[in-house]
Amino acid sequence: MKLFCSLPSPFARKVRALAAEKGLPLELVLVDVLDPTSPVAALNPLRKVPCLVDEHGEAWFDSPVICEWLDAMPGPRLIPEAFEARMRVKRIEALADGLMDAGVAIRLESVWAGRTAEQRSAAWMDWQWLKVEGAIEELERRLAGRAHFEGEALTLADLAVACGLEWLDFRLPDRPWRPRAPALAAWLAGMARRPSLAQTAPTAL
Ligand SMILES: N[C@@H](CCC(=O)N[C@@H](CS)C(=O)NCC(=O)O)C(=O)O
Repeated sequence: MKLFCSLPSPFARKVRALAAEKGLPLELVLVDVLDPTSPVAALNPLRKVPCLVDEHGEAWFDSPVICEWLDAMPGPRLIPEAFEARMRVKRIEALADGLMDAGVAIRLESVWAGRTAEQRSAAWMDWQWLKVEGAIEELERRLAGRAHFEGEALTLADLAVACGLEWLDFRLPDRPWRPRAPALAAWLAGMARRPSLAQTAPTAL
């Protein structure tokens, strides 16, 4: 299985961490999604990573779909099978993905080569940051001092949140989130030591 991805992408990291937890090998194909000639364009009309290409050559996106696809393969389940537990995990994943979407919007607003310095909007970035802050406050409240977001064992919810928060540290270090979520910060310090996360820590292109 080939995963088209970039090393900084928090969405791709979520997929890579889930695969690592399950012991599934993934062949990484590193791409620059902002390059109009990227091979991803032929696989995913949205031109986004991650994109998984299976052994039959079929392309799968986006990251929640890829995670479900991989979780159905052998190895420990990271998404519970029981309906309500499953929905609870997916809701936390959606919160983490929304945090990443808003963070990536801030990042692109500040670096995308298609905009001039005058066209970049600080107001737009602040609007996106409100979403990040809202997600962080909700995650702090939902974790409530526990070791895992849902149930007693590691799930995709934990991996998704860890990938989102560490991406904020990596790409938006001038927008600190820890003062608003001390319990989440302490939880992340422990979670980030898991091999699946330590091995996939974000690096530049
Ligand atoms: N909903 C998508 C979001 C993926 C996404 O936004 N990926 C970014 C990289 S972190 C991307 O490919 N951006 C390229 C673009 O927006 O043109 C998922 O969960 O996979």
